Amino acid sequence: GLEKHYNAAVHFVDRNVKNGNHNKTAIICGDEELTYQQVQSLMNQFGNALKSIHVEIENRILISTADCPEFVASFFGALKIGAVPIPVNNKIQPQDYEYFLNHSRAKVFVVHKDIWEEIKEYKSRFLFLKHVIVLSDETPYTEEIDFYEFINNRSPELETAYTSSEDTAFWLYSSGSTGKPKGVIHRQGSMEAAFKNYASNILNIRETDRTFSASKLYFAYGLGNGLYFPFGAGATSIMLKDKPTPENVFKVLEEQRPTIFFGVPTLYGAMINYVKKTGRLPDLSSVRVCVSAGEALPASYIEKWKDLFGIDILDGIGSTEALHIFLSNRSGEVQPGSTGRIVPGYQAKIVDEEGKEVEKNEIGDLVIKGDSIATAYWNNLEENYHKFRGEWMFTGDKYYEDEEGCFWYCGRSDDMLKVGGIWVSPVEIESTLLEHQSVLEVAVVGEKDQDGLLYPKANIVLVDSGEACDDLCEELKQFVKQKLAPYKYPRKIQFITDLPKTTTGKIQRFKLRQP
Ligand code: 3SK
Repeated sequence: GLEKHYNAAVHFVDRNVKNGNHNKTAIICGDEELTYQQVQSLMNQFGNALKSIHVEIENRILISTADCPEFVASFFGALKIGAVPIPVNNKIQPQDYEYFLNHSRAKVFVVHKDIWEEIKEYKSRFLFLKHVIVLSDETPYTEEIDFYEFINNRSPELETAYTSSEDTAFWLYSSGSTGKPKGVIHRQGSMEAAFKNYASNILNIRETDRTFSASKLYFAYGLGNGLYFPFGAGATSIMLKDKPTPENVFKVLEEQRPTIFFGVPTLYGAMINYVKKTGRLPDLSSVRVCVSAGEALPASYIEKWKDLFGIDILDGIGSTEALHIFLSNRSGEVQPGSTGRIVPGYQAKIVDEEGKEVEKNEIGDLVIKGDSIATAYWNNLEENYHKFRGEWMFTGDKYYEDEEGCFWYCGRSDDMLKVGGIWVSPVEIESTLLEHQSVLEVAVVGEKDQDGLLYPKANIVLVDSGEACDDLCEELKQFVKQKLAPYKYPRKIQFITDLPKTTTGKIQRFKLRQP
């Protein structure tokens, strides 16, 4: 028999209309503003349109658009009829689309015209795809189904599929440092769990909030920040279609006046640098809290941001598999350099190689459990065995927990370096180098000497690239030696112009390692 009837589109969209929030602004995106009533109509029309092309419960739908109202309508419209939306990055190569479409066996593809124009010549390779719905900014698109022609004249009322909270609701792709992206399967009930655990308990999100996420909706972090957090609270989401830069992010912050801002460490670093370079201090007085995830936030950024704007950045860590943040700092109790404490609703343990819990202050593997954790990876038995261990999920991150219950990040399990027989955390060396005024960004990796022994090497992006010289190299080595145990200092320093990063802002250390 079915569990209690539950559908996330009803919880996050319909409930707002029913509760008298129908005229409240749900989305602000450039010049467009949509109320919850308008979002509901668009979602229902899209769901009805999907039914008209015989999309059924559990059919998968790939979505690749910018952050915009049509993304929201496609995501919740699919969910409401029990189909499974799969948002993916909209800045990828034709072969990546081929992989996502074939791996997921999506029957429908909702895609922006600019992307479709680039990949349509490969259409015959998309083996399971039946319908392409094209979102065009200008005139209707005639080669495939135009998004607005698809939904126009459909009923704004839509019957909800008979789903339970355990039904598969949506997938997100998670790309690790190696191998192909993995399809992470999430349930109808997962977003409400992540909302309660993090958005409600930690951010204390309210109807009066206005959220702005620089991280995009196709990323698990952005999906919560920019969609189901504000919608769960009946708040307003401010969306940015373009790639975030310090200029356009500050513009939105000043013009749209959000109350909660979500970014990633590299963006905070670039924004701090923008203020330093231009000498202009943007007005962030509407913001009550800033959030960072995706990568450990250097303590120096927290301090500099607070000095500039007087606002705390709450650093946390989540994952695509956990859906959102499970360790976090709290407002008023920020411990710079630490990822904070466990978010209520989750449990965490630090374990050794045998899975036994280690002592306080001892480094080990972080494992967590909680209601928003994914069901599994799609068709990937080996990774499923490794990742999901009963109720516990292996995060792949090395941490230690101190006596106060604060967790300290030491690196990805596969990024840790054993130098002279002792484990060294690349993150600790990076945070120390970032305290030096000349260093903008840094990634530490292991490199082998002629004898095959591993030593830490720092790849550094300078605030002013003209400063690069041997003397600065020496100064930076001494700087680390004075602050950390001497064996941790980077034996080699290389100045580079950019760090390789994923589109979600994570540093790809593996690209900096020796082949
Ligand atoms: O990388 C993270 O820290 C993260 C946070 C929230 C949701 C998803 C991810 C990957």
